[in-house]
Amino acid sequence: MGYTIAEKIIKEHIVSGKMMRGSQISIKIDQTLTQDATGTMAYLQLEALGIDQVKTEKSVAYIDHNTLQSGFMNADDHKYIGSVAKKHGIYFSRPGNGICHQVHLERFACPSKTLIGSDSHTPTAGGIGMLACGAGGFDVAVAMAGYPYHITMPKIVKINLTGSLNLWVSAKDIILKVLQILTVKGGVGKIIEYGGNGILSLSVPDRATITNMGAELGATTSIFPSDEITRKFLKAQGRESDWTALFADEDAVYDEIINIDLDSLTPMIACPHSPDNVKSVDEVGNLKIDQVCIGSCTNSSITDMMKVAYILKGKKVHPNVSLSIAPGSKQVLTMLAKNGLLADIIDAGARVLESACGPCIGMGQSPNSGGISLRTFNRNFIGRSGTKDAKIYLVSPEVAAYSAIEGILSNPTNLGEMPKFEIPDMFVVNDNMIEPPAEPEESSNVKIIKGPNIKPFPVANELPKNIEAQVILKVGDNITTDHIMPAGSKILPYRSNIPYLSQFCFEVIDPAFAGRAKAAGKGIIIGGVNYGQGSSREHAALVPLYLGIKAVIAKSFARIHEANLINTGILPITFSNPNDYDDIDQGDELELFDIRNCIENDLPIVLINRTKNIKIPVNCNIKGRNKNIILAGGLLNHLKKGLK
Ligand code: MIC
Ligand code: SF4
Repeated sequence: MGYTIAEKIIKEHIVSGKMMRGSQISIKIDQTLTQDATGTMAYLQLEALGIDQVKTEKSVAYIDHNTLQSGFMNADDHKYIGSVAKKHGIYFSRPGNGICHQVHLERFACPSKTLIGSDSHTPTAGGIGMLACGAGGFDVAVAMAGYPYHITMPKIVKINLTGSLNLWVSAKDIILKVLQILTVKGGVGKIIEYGGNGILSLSVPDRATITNMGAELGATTSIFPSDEITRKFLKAQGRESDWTALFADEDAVYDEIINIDLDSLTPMIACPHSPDNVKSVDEVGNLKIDQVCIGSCTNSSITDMMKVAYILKGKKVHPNVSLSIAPGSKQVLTMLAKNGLLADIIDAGARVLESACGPCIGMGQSPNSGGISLRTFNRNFIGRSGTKDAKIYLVSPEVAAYSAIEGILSNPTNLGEMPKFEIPDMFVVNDNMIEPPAEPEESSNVKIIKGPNIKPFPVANELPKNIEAQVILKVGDNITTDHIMPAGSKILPYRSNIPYLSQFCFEVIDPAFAGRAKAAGKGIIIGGVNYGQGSSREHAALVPLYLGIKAVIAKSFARIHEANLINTGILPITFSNPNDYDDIDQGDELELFDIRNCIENDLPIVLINRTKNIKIPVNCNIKGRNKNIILAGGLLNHLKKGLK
């Protein structure tokens, strides 16, 4: 029996466990990445682990999220991360160098290797044939310290792409189609592999757009083969020696195969407020728009920008529209400047932003009240843009640029002829904004710079015998980490200050939550399906821990968030029968009786609803190493016990 692409990489990296669907495995991690909004916490955790030099082949710390400096906090975090990086053997990508996933793809990602990053869109590197997973910052710190990464061996789904895309239809439309088919929970517990002759017309940045938004499917990761197209891309980046061929075997076995005929695709659009609320652009029709934002780790490559510049050239941004463009990296921006396309973009009236996440994470460019914003990004969760009543639609760069000129949602296939937008033969390579670490023998001279906003993170106690607490909040399905711990320019600067952050927990859903949790001293959250989908931010676990949350009882969990809850020391529990969710209300007093013993000895767990006087069977799906972590009260306590 042959192997799939992901299985081939896992086979080469497996440290413990058997490569069987559903079993616990650990894999060696070759590379890590962090960004600044999760990085400060990850490096505080790395410091707590007491390691001198990182043990990975390459670790890179990026500054790309918290780049709006309205106060000392973000700048202090940049200095802290820069100093930790220098001291501990980590490359430091300075602010202005670009979005972590775009830069990593250009300069570091390698086919056949493994990467984990403290950002959910780390699977972007799957576009080059790398096994790349998003993870909580603590898991990334632990990987930097040389420990393997633990996951449940996922199922493997093949998406078979056939045919070729019509003019002005692009990679974003493919992944939006996949989201329409699979939904935001359709990828949970799965790796998505792409194949078929349709991939032959997709460049590495196109492929990376697709693997990037695999995060929105909830997938463990997404991956393409490494072929001649990959080799050409790496050669153009001056890194041909990083290329290795990587293909699935003919007789590889998949759990599911989905066929998509590229010829049949038309431009697609994800409507508010979920990336899987997908329709065709024609179906949505003449939508009057207020804002267009082009960029983000999904669509900010040189070819994306070439298409945008072509559409904007000689035109003017519609008077009712504000158009912002953030090229994804210094490399992309430099090339646009050198080949003159930047002038076409500026001349049309676009507002050019620095190469960073920017509006995608609410760092500026919040839309007007009730505004309609078309964005080439990957997430359109309510409130994420910074304007709660704004409506965010996700589209391709082609749809975005054309609509910016027309002032209404417009189908770019009406543009007619299209030139071929090819990857350049040679990219402009200048890594002068990537600071190498100090030589190991000089690292002891590097001083860590820690500003006053950087506070210690909370640590849980051992799992108690019983958990008795009140339901502080009951929420529905598909709750995102943006609901749990919102981002945006006002809150993000406090990512390293959990006490301050805590007042905003669940603010979008229930502004009284934090006060209620604090007053109760301890509490339980009840969730629906796919609780904690979206980002990798472990703040969505650390902050509830700080507010006294002991357990989350849900119908099901998103992978990264469940791992973050366990690492933090909050117990994730699922209903044995999802209908029992209806038997619990906010304010009910619950008891997880003898819970420590039940988890330690794999005994059935009963949840007692004291208010309603009923017993509800629940499950704890925590196995293997995770069991010891939750019993110890989180990953730090676990590691301190000398366990691995
Ligand atoms: C996001 O797109 O939601 C983020 C901001 O990049 C997050 C990380 C974070 O919250 O810092 C992610 O995707 O993991
Ligand atoms: Fe940055 Fe947005 Fe990508 Fe997250 S999704 S890494 S905020 S560009």
